[in-house]
Amino acid sequence: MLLEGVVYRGNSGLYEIRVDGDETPYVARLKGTLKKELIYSTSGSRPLRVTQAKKRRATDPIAIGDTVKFDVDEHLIQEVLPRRSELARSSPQTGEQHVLVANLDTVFVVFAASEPKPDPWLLDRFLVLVESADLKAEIVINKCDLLTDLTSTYELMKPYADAGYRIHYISAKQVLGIDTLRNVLSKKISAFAGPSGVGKSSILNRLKPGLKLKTGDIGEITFKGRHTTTTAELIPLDTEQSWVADTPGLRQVDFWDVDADQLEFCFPEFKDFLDGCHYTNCSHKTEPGCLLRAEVDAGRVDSRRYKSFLQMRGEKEHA
Ligand SMILES: Nc1nc2c(ncn2[C@@H]2O[C@H](COP(=O)(O)OP(=O)(O)OP(=O)(O)O)[C@@H](O)[C@H]2O)c(=O)[nH]1
Ligand SMILES: [Mg+2]
Ligand SMILES: [Zn+2]
Repeated sequence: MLLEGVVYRGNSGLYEIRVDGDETPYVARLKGTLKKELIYSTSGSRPLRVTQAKKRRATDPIAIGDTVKFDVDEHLIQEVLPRRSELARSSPQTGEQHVLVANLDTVFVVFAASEPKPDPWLLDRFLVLVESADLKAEIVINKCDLLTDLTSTYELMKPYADAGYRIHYISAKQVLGIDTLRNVLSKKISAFAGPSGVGKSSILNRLKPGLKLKTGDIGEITFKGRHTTTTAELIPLDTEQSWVADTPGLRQVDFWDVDADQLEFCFPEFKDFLDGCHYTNCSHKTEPGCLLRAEVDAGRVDSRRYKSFLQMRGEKEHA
C-alpha cells in the first residue's frame, strides 16, 4: 500500500514520515534506484536563481519537509514529490549542496528586543538569506518583556515594516503574542532562524506545550563555544498540517550562495526602483542617474539598509 506523507526527521538513510490525520509515524528507507534518479534530475520546479547557482551534487536526496510516497509494507520511499521551495547551503569545504529544509513556506527571523541587543546589520543578512531562497520572511521580536518602553525598538524596525515585512512583537517568557504566531503558522512549514540566545527554542516550547526543547542562556553558550540546538527536524504543531523546523544551520549567515548581482533583489523595498536607473547594469553606487540612490537621498529608501546592501555586495565581490 502506498501512502503520502511528510518527512520530518532523517538519520543515515532512515526517514521518519508523518501521514496527515494519522497519529502513528512511519519509518522508511529510500528505494536504491530513486537515490540515483534524484541526484541527477534537473527539477523544473526550482526557482531560476537556485538552479543557476547550484549545479552541484546534493549530499542527501531527501530533506526534512519533503513530501514522499512510500510503501507501508516494504518501508520503502518510492517517490519524492516536486518541491515548492528549498532552503539550501553548500559546504564551505567541499562545495556540496545540502538542503536544510524542503517546502518551507515562511521563515520567521527571530531577534530579541534586548539580551542580545538587536543588530540590524545582522538582521539584514538573515533576511537576504531568506529572500535569496525565494521564501517568505516574517520578523519576530522576542523578549519584549525586558523593555518597559518599546519606542526605540519600533523605530529600529520601521524600515522593515516599510519594506513590507510583517513584524511580531512577542514574549516567550510572558506568553505574549504566542497565539497569534500559532495562527500564522497554521497549514504551513515554517522555520525559525536567528542568532543564538534570542529565544527560538523557547518560542517553540510555548507554541507546543510539552515539547521541552533545550534552552540555554547566552553566557553558557558562549562559554561552551557551541549552540544549544544541534539537531534538525520538523516538529508537528497540534494545529492541522503545521510544522516548524528548529535547524541549527539557519544560524550561519556567512556561507550562503547569494551572487553579488542578485543581492539587490533581496531587498524588497528596492524592487520598484531597480529598473529606473540610467544604466541598465547600474551598480547603484556612483553612477549618474541612479534612481535607487535618488530614492535613498530623498529619504524614501532607508539609507542604513542601502549601506547594508553595498557592504554585503562588496564582500561578495571580493570573496
Ligand atoms: N526575558 C526573556 N527571556 C527569554 C525569552 N525567551 C527566551 N528567553 C531566554 O533566553 C535564553 C535563550 O533562549 P533559547 O530559547 O535557548 O534561545 P535560542 O534562540 O533557541 O538559542 P540557540 O538554540 O542557541 O540558537 C534562555 O535563557 C531563555 O530563558 C523572553 O521572552 N523573555
Ligand atoms: Mg535553540
Ligand atoms: Zn542604480
